[in-house]
Amino acid sequence: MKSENKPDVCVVGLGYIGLPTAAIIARAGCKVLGVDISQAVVDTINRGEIHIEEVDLDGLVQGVVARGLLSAATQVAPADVFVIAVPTPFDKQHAPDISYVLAAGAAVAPVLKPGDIVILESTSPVGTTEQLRDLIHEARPDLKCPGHTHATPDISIAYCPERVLPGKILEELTNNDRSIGGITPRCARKALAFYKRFVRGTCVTTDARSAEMTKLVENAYRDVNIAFANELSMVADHMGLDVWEVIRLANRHPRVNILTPGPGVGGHCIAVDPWFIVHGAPQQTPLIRTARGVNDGKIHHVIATAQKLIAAHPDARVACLGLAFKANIDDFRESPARLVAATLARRFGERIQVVEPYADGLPREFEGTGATQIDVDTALEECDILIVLVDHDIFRVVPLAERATKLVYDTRGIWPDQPKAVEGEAQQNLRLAS
Ligand code: SAJ
Repeated sequence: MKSENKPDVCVVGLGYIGLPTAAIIARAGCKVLGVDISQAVVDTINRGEIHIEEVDLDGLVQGVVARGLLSAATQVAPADVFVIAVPTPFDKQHAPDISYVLAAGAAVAPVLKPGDIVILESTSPVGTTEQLRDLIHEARPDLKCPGHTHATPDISIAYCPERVLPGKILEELTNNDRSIGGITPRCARKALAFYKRFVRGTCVTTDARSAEMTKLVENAYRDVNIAFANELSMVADHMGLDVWEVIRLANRHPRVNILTPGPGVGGHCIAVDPWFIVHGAPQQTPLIRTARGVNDGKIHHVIATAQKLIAAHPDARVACLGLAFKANIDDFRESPARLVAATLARRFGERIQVVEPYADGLPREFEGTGATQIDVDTALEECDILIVLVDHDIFRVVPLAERATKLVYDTRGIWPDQPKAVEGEAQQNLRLAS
């Protein structure tokens, strides 16, 4: 430990979670080494710059690098606390791949010393922290590992998932409550003392397996509830009802809170994490599995509906509003809006225009389709059909007068005042589609 009793920290993985986490720990006064396999990422951070987009992260990283509190390298070095924040993707069968977590553990093991704390933050299937512990135990038989000794262990190992919203990461890393799951209660206590240095939210201790499951459950809960809203929207299209009106009225019930339908579920958490539960308990998860199917199916429903609308108006120019996976962010990963717009562009070519104020150009899959990027003013002046795919504020505030004569397919429900005559016509087309 350093003189002020602040631990030196090594954060493995400098992505959307690892880099903001490293910066916040550094801001709390700890000396932090960020480790990433990418030399380009390491060089960028050592220049005080960042390689990802996140509100206020650039200024924070610049400051802590300038003060000598954060530096980056491609190799792990000795520290007092190790935080692992590497990706846990899944394969085509939806089986979780924890190889990056185990590789990070293998890199950390040789530099561990008695008193060190190892914390896994990556979203992980239940049992991963124990696997990490077993790997460290095998690599370092000289260290007494928690759960492998009756004596006081030399090191502590815990699981602590992040639960932050892209676009609000710095705020939520600091203020959200945290679940801290120790391999043993002592491990949880040690990890808790570390998080108390930079987390203002309540930190609740538990065991590692419960903490792993908690993270998966949070996102599966949201997926299932969004699936209910999306299923309702398809029922409403089929019956010629306005789903937004139905949800608005149903939500007046004191114990009903239906979420918002959309073109499907995007991002890298809610559409992924439920599969980790399904994979761990395939017989026990018909609801979670079905919800995934409903939300993925909604994307194809939107594509089919939009295609029928566009095909029915061969002279109309079409604007797809939005590519991001949700409102007011520039994150296009796993975005249903992007998939819908690209599919329409492949079929209808230059009739399709895309408005995305958060993108400097269209993604690769639009190349050669003939589709072009335009701004919202041009779309409102030149396009006859508007397909709302993302509820960016810049679209939400378009006044009725500027869209009253358009044919609108609003997958996000941002324009409840769209006039009945036009809505009726669009609705008719939508009905034809279902
Ligand atoms: N969506 C809807 N209807 C809704 C709400 C969301 O269609 O009513 C869609 C969004 O448009 C988007 C997707 O769902 O495509 C997910 O968006 P989100 O804002 O609900 O969640 P994420 O993926 O940005 O972040 C989630 C958060 N988890 C929960 O809210 C339970 C966040 O707290 C987690 O940290 C993050 O996943 C993660 O890392 O797991």
